[in-house]
Amino acid sequence: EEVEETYIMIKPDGVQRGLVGEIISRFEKKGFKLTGLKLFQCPKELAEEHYKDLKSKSFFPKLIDYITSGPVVCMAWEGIGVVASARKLIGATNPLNAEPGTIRGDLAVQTGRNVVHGSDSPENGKREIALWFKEGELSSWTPVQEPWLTE
Ligand code: DAT
Ligand code: MG
Repeated sequence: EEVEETYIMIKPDGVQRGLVGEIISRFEKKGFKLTGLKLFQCPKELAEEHYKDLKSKSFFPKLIDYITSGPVVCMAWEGIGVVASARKLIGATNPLNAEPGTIRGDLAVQTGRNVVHGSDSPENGKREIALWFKEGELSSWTPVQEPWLTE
């Protein structure tokens, strides 16, 4: 498995519902490394660029309204196999289909309020981190626990 980067975002409902600490702690406890973190009011243009592959969908305008409806928490996480692993921790797109134990399975009920985003490929992880963060906002660092997490 390769060291990868993924873009994780707590959506406005997660922030409003006071789930920021709960969600961050799941990635922290798993053993991934946080390399970027900010609270951010997303402009419409950025939301549209982030979700550009969904532009033709009927729900696109509602999705953009939702993502721009309040502050989000933007995060970059790094680790071995982090992209697919984060998607597993997050759970299925429709929270009613998400397994218990996943973030969406435990904390959400509707697709249109599914509390968190995670990149779906290493390429999109890089693309999305570059889209949401400026260079100086990201940190390269070595957690003291690293030798206890990886061989
Ligand atoms: P995911 O967020 O699990 O990667 P996606 O990339 O297919 O899912 O879609 C992005 C977001 O768009 C998703 O988190 C919620 C919204 N969405 C997707 N499908 C939808 C649908 N059928 N109705 C309403 N919103 C939808
Ligand atoms: Mg997606």
